Amino acid sequence: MPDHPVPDLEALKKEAAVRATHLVRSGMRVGLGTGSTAKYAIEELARRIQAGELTDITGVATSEASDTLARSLGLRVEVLDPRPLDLAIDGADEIDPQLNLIKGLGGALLREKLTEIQARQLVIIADHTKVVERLGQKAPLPIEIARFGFLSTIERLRAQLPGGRLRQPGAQPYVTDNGNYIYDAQLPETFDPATLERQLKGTLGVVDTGFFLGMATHAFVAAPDGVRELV
Ligand code: ABF
Repeated sequence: MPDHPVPDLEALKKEAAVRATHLVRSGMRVGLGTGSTAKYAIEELARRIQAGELTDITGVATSEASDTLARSLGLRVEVLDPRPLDLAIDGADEIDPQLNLIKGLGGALLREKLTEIQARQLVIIADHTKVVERLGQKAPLPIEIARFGFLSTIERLRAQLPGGRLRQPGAQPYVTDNGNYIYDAQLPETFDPATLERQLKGTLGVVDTGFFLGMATHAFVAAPDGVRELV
């Protein structure tokens, strides 16, 4: 038996989220991420606003789910416009040592990328299981594709990345908030993420990919022995 109880993953995710909210200052416009870790950040922001620790915060949500959650907790939420965001806080599926990311297992990759590209700081929050030496080690690469002609798009993708499958949790394919489908691609053992990203973005029918390269400015990664800040 360990001397101290080992915190469960939910407790770790919450710890990372709480740390990230310490970067938020009154008056900021904040990108609100999606997923179970980002949910803790939205809840903590709402708690701090409620407690009077933060004032005049505007959120910009990266999914319908986060929009609904944030509004239900009393946050002011605005749609994305061309103004920069001071900060965005979001989860990830994989984080490499250079803070390159795979995102999109939560299905919100396009709105996340559209929002987070405008953030002066993108702060990633995660538990330690998300840290990898190289992208693709654990997670597939989610690729958002247009519904129209999706079988043809999948053929084009399979020619570049054999394996992978249309995301289909039940009888019907998963539909994103933008009305698109997601193809979860298996990544090869070795590849250059920037080259592959360019190639995939140039594939007809591809809307965007879950590669977030050179976007994150910090990550708070929670492990049983504490929260590490990666920059
Ligand atoms: C979003 O939610 C993502 O881009 C990623 O796919 C997912 C991570 O979710 P969780 O925090 O639930 O593991 O941030």
